Amino acid sequence: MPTALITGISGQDGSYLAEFLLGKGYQVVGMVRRSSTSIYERIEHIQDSLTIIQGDLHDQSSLVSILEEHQPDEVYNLAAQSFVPTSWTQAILTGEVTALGVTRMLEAIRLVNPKIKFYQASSSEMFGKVVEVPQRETTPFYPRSPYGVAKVYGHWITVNYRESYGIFAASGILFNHESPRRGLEFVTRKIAHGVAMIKHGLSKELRLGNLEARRDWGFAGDYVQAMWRMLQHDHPDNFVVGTGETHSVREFCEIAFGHVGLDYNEYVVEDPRFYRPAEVDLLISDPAKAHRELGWEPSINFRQLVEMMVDADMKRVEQVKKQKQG
Ligand code: NAP
Ligand code: F7E
Repeated sequence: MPTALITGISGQDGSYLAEFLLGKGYQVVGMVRRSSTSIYERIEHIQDSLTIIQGDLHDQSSLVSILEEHQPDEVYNLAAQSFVPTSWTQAILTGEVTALGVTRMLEAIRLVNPKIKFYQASSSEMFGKVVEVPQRETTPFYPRSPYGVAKVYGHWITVNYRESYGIFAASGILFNHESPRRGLEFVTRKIAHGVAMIKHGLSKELRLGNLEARRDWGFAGDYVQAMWRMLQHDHPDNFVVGTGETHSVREFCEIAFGHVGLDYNEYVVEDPRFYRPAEVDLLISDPAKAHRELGWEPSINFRQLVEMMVDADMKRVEQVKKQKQG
């Protein structure tokens, strides 16, 4: 039975990847950072099947100890400060975790067992102010936030440890992927939850930032399968993973509100407070290499994704409303 270590197991992707690897017969070890509370809402349904251990990407010796004790065959490095706006207000922390944290894990692998396969969660935010449309593995990077800059570092240190030490280190350049488990501050979940609050009469409006930004949005459950495929490939490499389609925040609103019979124009307020110091206007992937070499394809299209997220939040908000009433 192979063993996988997932950093960031309490996050959106960590929860889907853990489910997927358990289904493949893996022993799954999940690293969480120490906190005064231990509510892991995204993984509580599988918690009994996981080994949860404490560690932090800030702390090199915790990573070494975890690798020595659990001897994983594969490490999926999903932990990061992943919210782009926070990367301007906490730029140094973002660099420490999202950039240097990758080196700390790679160093731990080099010291403990360089045969461990490593997956790095790289991001389409690295393309930023895009210099090529669509974006593929060879497109030059032009990051537009401290988060994007940190991810560029994480990507290149992964490539460098592959080339310097022969470590099986893969970099997945994943475009935006969403789900009902997405954090509430990200725009897709903010919209889905906002729609449910308005439809249930608990809110009157939804304040958003730039409605014209365009993203290549897919379903997180599909994307974690691409991560695993990268580590089963015959050599370590870089792969772009996305749907090859782009849609605006406005289109997301239109479908999400329309799904429950509402017109977004009556509820959405564009609020400059949510604008970013530097915006990424357009992202669209060319996932041909992942299709060709990994046999990976998305199973959920844009409309299905939006409707899945709205349906899930409609149920959640209804339950909360019922609990409050009775
Ligand atoms: P997420 O939901 O924000 O999860 C991030 C995880 O990192 C959480 O488990 C968090 O723990 C953990 N973490 C944060 N700081 C840490 C630290 N110092 N030490 C250890 N763990 C720490 O992110 P996600 O959407 O699942 O994304 C997973 C990874 O893919 C991230 O690296 C993200 O940057 C990258 N990525 C995401 C997307 C996307 O569209 N979702 C696209 C491309 C790349 P807590 O639960 O304690 O906060
Ligand atoms: O913003 C616009 C905003 O915060 C998407 C992370 O997982 O994907 C994610 O980063 C777009 C931006 O995601 C609001 O300006 C408008 O153009 O949902 P987001 P993101 O910044 O693309 C990448 C691939 C990652 O790697 C990251 O970790 O939506 N937008 N109005 C808004 N965004 C937010 N958050 N809130 C708004 O009110």
